[in-house]
Amino acid sequence: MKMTFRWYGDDDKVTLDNIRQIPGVEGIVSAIYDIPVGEVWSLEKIKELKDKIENKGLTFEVVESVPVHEDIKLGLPSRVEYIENYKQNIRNLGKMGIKVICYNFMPVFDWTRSVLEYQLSDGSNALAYDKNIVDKMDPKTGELSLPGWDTSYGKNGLGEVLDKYKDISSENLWENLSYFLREIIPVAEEEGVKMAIHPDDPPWPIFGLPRIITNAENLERFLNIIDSPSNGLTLCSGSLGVSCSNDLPKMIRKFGKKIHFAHIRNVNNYEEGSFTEVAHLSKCGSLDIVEILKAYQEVGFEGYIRPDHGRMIWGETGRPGYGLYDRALGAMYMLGIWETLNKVKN
Ligand code: DNO
Repeated sequence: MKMTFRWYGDDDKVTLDNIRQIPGVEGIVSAIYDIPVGEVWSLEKIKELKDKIENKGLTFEVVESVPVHEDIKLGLPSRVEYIENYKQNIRNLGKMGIKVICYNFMPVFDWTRSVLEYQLSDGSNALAYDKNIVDKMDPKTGELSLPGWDTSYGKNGLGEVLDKYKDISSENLWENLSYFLREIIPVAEEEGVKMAIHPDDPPWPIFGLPRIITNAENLERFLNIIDSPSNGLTLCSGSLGVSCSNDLPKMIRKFGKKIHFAHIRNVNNYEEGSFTEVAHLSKCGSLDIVEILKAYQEVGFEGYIRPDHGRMIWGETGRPGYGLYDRALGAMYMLGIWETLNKVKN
């Protein structure tokens, strides 16, 4: 496996100099953040980012994410143009040495939480999701806006986008996803790029919007749409792991080589539907991280992996989930487990 670390570009408080000092981190996961969703990322822009990263001795082979325009998810006629742009992005990224592109197909909202600074018992804070709070929220009021969301539709546009989803069932979403895959996967194949869909976070419908990348059955359905080495998964332990019926080690063994990118984090699940994020260490949460990594080792995982969200510890403040310290601890923990598993195996 290749250990990577997410970096949000020059605006990120965490610097490439910080990241290169975390032992074992080889590569950066990043994206172009200042081009509106649906438009083409130029070769120049990608090259500029790549050079910046490589000048620090790190690799840039994974993009997270190339966002999918809502018109594609909605299956509107205008999707034709947005899909052409998406294909061009795949071509441009492929030419610049990108091997894996992470994306998701969640309507309107990316990862969702009710609290960004939930105080844990050790004084650190982390992202949390209280089902009772989220169920009562009305996203149209604008009371909730999370850093992972694309809000390019503007505050007034949100109602409009949500209205367009009124008639979109989960089956419609599957159809629109299939259409999208049939268009883009052949291009990814030509470029030698692996597309890796990210599961829905949390993996259940929110605000009345369908969510379909949620469990083993649906991941299998997704992979069966097109059987291609370029059609695969980002397996995110924290996203899928908040649903107690999702058995992560089993999924890893099942999907094996179709997993191109692994996101690892731990969560503490309360009653089904509410959770807090916690440190990566198994005993801090509901997921057994050693078992998860053991499953990756068993399937001969050679893809990219990254610590996912971390807590804010040691007084750090910054982008929720994406501070330096706790993610660095997570990376070291995983590398320690991996090294041990390899030694024991040999
Ligand atoms: C959360 C992330 C997600 C992820 C996208 C992938 O921190 O894991 O925002 O990047 O859903 O498209």
